Order: sequence, then C-alpha cells, then structure tokens
Amino acid sequence: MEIKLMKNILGANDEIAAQNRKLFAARGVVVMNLMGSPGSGKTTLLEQTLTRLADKIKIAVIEGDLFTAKDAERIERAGVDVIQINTAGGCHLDAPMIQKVCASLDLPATDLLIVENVGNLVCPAEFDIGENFKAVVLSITEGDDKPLKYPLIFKESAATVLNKIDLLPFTNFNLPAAREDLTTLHPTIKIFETSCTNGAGLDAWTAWLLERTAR
Ligand SMILES: Nc1nc2c(ncn2[C@@H]2O[C@H](COP(=O)(O)OP(=O)(O)OP(=O)(O)O)[C@@H](O)[C@H]2O)c(=O)[nH]1
Ligand SMILES: [Mg+2]
Repeated sequence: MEIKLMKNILGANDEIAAQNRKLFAARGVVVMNLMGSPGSGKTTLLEQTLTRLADKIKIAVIEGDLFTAKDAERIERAGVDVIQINTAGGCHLDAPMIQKVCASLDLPATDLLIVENVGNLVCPAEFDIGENFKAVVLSITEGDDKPLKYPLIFKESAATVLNKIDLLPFTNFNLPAAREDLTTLHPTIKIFETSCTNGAGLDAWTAWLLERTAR
C-alpha cells in the first residue's frame, strides 16, 4: 500500500515537473536545483556566485526553507530577485510548489533560475521540480563517507561542490577517497573544491555555471 501511494505521489509530481520544464524552455531560462545538507554552505555559495555573475547574466533565486525567510533576506541583500517558499516542515520542494510561484517571476528576463532546496541529503533528490540540472553541496565537515551513504543525490547531480575546503587541515576528510567514491557512483560528475571563505575554486564553479546557462 505504502509503495503504491509513493508511486502515485511521484507520478503526479513528475507530470507537473514536465509542465515546469516546458515553461522554462519556452521562456529561455535555465534552472539549477541546488541541494545539500543543512549548513553545507548553499546560501553562502549562492551569495558568492551572484556577486561573481552579476554583470554577466540575469539570475533569479527561489529559496526553499522549512519556516523562515532568512536565506531569502540574504539573497535580497545581494540585489537579486528572490521568492521564498516555506514548506511548513516539509523536507523538500516539489514541482507544484515551483509551478505556483513561477507567475511571480520575470522568466523571459531571466537567464538562470537557481532553486535552493531545503537542507537535506535525501528527499530533495527524489522530487523532480522541472530543473535542467541538479547540483549538490557537500561540506568537508560532514565527512567523506557521505557519497556512499546517500548515493541518490550524488547520482542525480551534474556537479558536486566540495565546500569549506579551507577547513580540510582541521578534519579527517579524505579528499582522494571522496573523489573516487563520487566518480564510482557517477562517472561523469563534475567535482569542484570551493571555499566561500577564501574564494578558492569559485571561479571554476562560476565558469561552469555560465557554460551550462549558455547551453
Ligand atoms: N569555513 C567555511 N565556512 C563556510 C563556508 N561556506 C559556508 N560557510 C559557513 O557555513 C555556515 C552555513 O552556511 P549556509 O550558507 O547558511 O548553509 P546552507 O547550506 O545554506 O544551510 P541551510 O539553508 O540551513 O540548509 C555559515 O556559518 C557559513 O558562513 C566555507 O567555504 N568555509
Ligand atoms: Mg541556506
């Protein structure tokens, strides 16, 4: 019974996700679904990304959060159009939530729409929202075992951002092992090593985003 219910939920979600994808394509906007654990650095990475790409492309942001508007307020301060979705405790964004807020966005004027999903390594990966590609932020402090323990999100993502690389000397995070596990799970995955504190790796990350947006 439970399996059937989950299948129905995912089926209904996929239908709306396909409608979203069609709308985004018609309006010429590329959409990235940005996922990762709570505190991995998604919003901080976004702030850094927006600063670096502000004079190159027009970006809009959708912020998914359980209850607050804290992240949306941070993005607003970067001078970017942002819409907040509160899931009221829900662990992920789904396609209907995205569809509902799309009317409030100036899609034709937007090159890249970034959706920061709810902080979670499991549920967001299970729900297509109509994005063009997914990316996952994994911070060094979470441990190098996470790709194998939470494989779906890394299999689904076009890129993994290994963030907080500045903290590497203070942890037992095994960078070569993590890279190897990621590549075993997903041979074509792009891996970025970034620090939002000292700026390492951010140019490579933003160059890749620009390239994906132009595609
Ligand atoms: N040392 C270090 N700290 C970082 C880095 N990136 C982010 N942080 C810090 O990590 C904490 C969490 O960052 P956020 O960007 O709020 O994380 P998040 O993934 O958006 O969190 P949720 O939205 O709650 O899921 C903040 O205190 C950031 O300043 C980094 O590269 N290095
Ligand atoms: Mg955040």
